[in-house]
Amino acid sequence: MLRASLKTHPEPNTGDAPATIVAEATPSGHAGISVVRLSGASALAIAQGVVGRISKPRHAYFRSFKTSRGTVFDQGVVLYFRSPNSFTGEDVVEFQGHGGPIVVSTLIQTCVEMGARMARPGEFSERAFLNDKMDLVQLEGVADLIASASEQAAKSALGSLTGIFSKAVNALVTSVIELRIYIEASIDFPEEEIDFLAEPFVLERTTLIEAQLRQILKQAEQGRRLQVGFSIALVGSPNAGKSSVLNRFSGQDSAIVTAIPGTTRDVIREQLLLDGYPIQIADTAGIREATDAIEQEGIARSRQTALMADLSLWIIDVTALDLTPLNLSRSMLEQQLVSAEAVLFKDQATRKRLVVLNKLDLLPESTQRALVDLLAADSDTFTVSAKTGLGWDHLLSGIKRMVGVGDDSESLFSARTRHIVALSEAAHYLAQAKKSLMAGLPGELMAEDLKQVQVALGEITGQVTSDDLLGKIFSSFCIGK
Ligand SMILES: Nc1nc2c(ncn2[C@@H]2O[C@H](COP(=O)(O)OP(=O)(O)OP(=O)(O)O)[C@@H](O)[C@H]2O)c(=O)[nH]1
Ligand SMILES: [Mg+2]
Repeated sequence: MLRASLKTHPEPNTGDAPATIVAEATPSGHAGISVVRLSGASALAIAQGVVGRISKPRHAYFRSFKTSRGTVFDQGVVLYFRSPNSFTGEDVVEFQGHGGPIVVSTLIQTCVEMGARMARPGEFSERAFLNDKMDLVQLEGVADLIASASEQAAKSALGSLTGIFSKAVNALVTSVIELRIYIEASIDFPEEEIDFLAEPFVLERTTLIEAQLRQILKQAEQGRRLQVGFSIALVGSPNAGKSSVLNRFSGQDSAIVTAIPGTTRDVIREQLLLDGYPIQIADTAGIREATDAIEQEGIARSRQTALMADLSLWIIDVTALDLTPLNLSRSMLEQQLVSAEAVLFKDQATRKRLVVLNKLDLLPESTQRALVDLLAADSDTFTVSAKTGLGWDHLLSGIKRMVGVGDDSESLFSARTRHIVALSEAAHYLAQAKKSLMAGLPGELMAEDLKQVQVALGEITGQVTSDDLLGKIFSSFCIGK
């Protein structure tokens, strides 16, 4: 119904049937086997030109591969998938030949001589979409699965690929359509309009859709995090233990640690996984009034890194604080932190950050206990020892909470920024619809907002979309996909 613009997606080769396309589906290089894929109306005829007669779909033929001049250049397995039972929905032939660059380029060249053309990046996926084999979310799931950096990320990508995300969005679209139909009907019968819209179930439905939308948005944000991860900057005064914290994160001596303040000059970055979430963590130069030009540059980079990160950990040497029993109160502690922060970050807008009081092991045990008790209810100040690992797990769960990664709920599907944007847009229009409903405004307003909700949701799966968006999505895929 809303697919209006889709089937007109431009095919550069004019004429009726889209061109038959060819590309290597496996990574190029030297390997035991590599797969070359042909898709389109002439796929079978072209394949027969290379390997002789094949006819049975889903049957493994072992054949010699010949050039258009009849020279044998390889032998291997050929598989034919008859339309519509293939990845693209078109006739598809897969050649499994030996994995050498010369063999593969000869095979592709032969197919081109026989009438195929080289596939553009993502073109196989694009055809699968245009032939209704998979929706956009599912195809993005394929790309995410391939790019996954952890088991959890792969699992969530599989969720998108198998349609969990699409189903959730489609169910929501159905509810919105039902509500729209009802509201539109009330507009068509204006004399009864008041009764129609005042029915309690209209507000109930709207509220229910709102809750479902919020839930999907939360899951999508988590799914996106699993794919793209997040960045953490370690910042603070010289000698606070930033490099030691980095080393504890990475489990190795990635950064130089010495007792000399000003050890770290450059930004040192490490990639690691936190419960399957890819994180980029950056150790930075300690911030102070430096006179030496190298250190000044390092400090400028520290501030910049903190500004760009999703989360900053502000590392403080706990032994530098006044923790005499007299001063060991929340307000005194906060006062000390506030003045330290003013020095460190100057007028920089405070971003998402957690305070990490490091070197806990150096405090007398009684002070350690008193401090931990004092901060028990505090969700953004942590006490740790980078040296002994004291308090580490508590800090990790604080980080996860801060970046919106649930401890309990696992991510059901992978998602991308464009999905989050569309879901947020849908939520915006839905809130607007609810507002006009509650204010007793004319049904037309609510109907228009609900339509926008539907359009935004339709963009996710590709029910409503522009050629522009399609081009952008598929061109980010690699060739052969
Ligand atoms: N006892 C103890 N010592 C620590 C701890 N963390 C760091 N240190 C020591 O503190 C000193 C400074 O540690 P670094 O990790 O180099 O500190 P930094 O913040 O990176 O310092 P700069 O790079 O100079 O800004 C070293 O002597 C570390 O061994 C800790 O948790 N406990
Ligand atoms: Mg350092």
